Amino acid sequence: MAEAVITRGVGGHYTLHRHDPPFEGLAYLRGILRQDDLRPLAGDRVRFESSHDPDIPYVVEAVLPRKNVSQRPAVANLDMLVLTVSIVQPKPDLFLIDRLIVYAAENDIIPVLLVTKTDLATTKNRQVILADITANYARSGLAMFADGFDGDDSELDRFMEHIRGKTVAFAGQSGVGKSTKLNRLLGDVINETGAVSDKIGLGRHTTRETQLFPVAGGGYIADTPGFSVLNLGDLAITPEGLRRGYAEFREVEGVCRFLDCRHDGDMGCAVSDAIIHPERLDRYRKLLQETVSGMKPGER
Ligand SMILES: Nc1nc2c(ncn2[C@@H]2O[C@H](COP(=O)(O)OP(=O)(O)OP(=O)(O)O)[C@@H](O)[C@H]2O)c(=O)[nH]1
Ligand SMILES: [Zn+2]
Repeated sequence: MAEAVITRGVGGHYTLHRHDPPFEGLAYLRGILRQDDLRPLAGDRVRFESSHDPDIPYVVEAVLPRKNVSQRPAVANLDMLVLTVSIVQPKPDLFLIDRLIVYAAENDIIPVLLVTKTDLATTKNRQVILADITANYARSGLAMFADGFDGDDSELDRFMEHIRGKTVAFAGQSGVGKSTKLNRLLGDVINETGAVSDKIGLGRHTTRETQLFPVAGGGYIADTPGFSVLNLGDLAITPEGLRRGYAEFREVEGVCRFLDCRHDGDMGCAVSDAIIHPERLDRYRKLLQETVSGMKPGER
């Protein structure tokens, strides 16, 4: 049976897409699937067959197991989360970036940092802010891109190369330019793939399903950004989950006196400014409080 990815679901009809060999078609769900609790989402990988119905020529026979599922935007099997942060207006919320990195690590998603509005600061200011962000995440393994309204597309080209082949969504605080960037990138995607531009629907203020746009050469971009706020307690992230979100800590694994050390500055902890940026360590310790206070008393 053939496999494809759901790129859109509206009123029980699903658009299926596959890059290789190229395929796109409309499908409905086999009745037995509709009785399940599972609601297929954009990003779901499915098995399908011909339906012999000329209007809706395919039928989804099975939804394959998900590697993850996100709520806002509602999408399954995300590979990458683009943590969008503007250089000014609003100023970078590195707490949110840290939280999103933890969320990504917990869900087997690769985080990528995209700095926007580089045109809005003076050269000096831009250098200072970019250097600060870079220093904060230098040892985190985070890939970083910076772009603004300056007529130079080289950084966005580099970004597109980085995300090609992946299923990607944008995240970040309000006003950082997520929709602007999506419009820009999906505009290119739509031109490349020859899709109809009025399908895009960005800027509409109605609640609607997330749609994935195929990227030429492989991968998908979700048209709906999300994750503008995130509370680790609400997500039931444990102190252990939090720790896993910091690539920096791997360097001291087994070095702290206690194997399950929470790196909160107790005796025998090997974490220092030498392995993690001091401000990021400071924020980590505050987030640790957030995860601990989200736990039931017996688990703390
Ligand atoms: N100068 C400049 N302005 C930008 C840039 N990117 C976005 N903007 C502007 O910033 C404002 C906010 O951009 P949006 O794309 O709506 O931001 P958003 O992150 O989608 O915001 P929410 O929808 O509130 O989550 C708009 O007025 C954009 O024109 C940039 O690189 N440079
Ligand atoms: Zn430690």
